[in-house]
Amino acid sequence: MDEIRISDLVVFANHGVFQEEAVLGQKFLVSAVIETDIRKPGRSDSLDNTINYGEVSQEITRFLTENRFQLIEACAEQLAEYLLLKYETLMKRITLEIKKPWAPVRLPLDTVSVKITRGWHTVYIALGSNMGDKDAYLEFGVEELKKLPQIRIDQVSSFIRTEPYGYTDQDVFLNGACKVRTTFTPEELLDEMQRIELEAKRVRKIHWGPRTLDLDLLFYDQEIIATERLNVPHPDMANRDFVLKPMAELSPWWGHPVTHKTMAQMLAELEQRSADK
Ligand code: A4P
Ligand code: MG
Repeated sequence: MDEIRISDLVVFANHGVFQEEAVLGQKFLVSAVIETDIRKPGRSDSLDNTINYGEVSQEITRFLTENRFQLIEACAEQLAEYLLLKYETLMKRITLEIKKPWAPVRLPLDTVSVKITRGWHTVYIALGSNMGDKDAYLEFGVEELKKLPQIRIDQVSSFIRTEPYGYTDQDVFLNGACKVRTTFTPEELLDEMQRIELEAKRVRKIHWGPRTLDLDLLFYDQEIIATERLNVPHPDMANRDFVLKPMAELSPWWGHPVTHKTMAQMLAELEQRSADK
């Protein structure tokens, strides 16, 4: 990806664990590598199509002088998120390095620094409900996701009625999916999804049922994740039309990172298998 680079911007600010650092302040050097598409501004020669590096430098200076952190880790983390949210369409990723040349370590060193890379991720989330006002639960799920500053909902599929899969002695489901951009890590996103599931159950005062609202993380970019808390891509989707139909509607060309089959292809294969039975 193309890059805009800012090197060693000098900011005088008051971050640090020690009292003297808060009172006296010190020099910080900030470098940013911003990943953004330069093709369009490159051809149009218009500032409207790009990220103004002068403005970004002002924003960095303002953010670091108006806020106070103990750790340069926190400076970098929160500044990266602030900039990604501010330039949400043009800034794909940012690598930020914050150097502290006057770090009070009482030893002769040049600088200490932290360097992080953060960015926007493309994510698909499945929505399901088979209790109460199913439409309202799915809408609630989408609306709650939308409220989070770290999440942008790009597209929501149609909601479709589906027969229960697996344990079949239960009410029909309403299923859908949404395409989302987020700065959350997979675990942070799962935390938010589980909080929303709990709230759906609480707000509607329905007993802990099997699923007033079920939110599953289907894809997180092209990552493959296998931890105690998370399996991504969501397992068994090849056999689930209630996942593949909304996915094929949203992004028929989206590829499964393990099998490399597109959503349209996976759905066609599932429908063929069902017809052959
Ligand atoms: N977990 C692991 N990976 C993920 C992921 N990618 N996304 C863990 C979300 N959670 C993930 O989930 C149980 C645990 O899965 C979580 O603690 C999380 O750490 P849960 O939502 O509490 O329980 P669940 O949904 O009942 O379990 P499970 O096994 O995830 O069930 P599924 O696979 O979600 O299937 N039929 C129709 N027609 N429509 C449906 O929507 N849904 C299911 C549930 C069965 N049949 C259905 C439908
Ligand atoms: Mg689930």
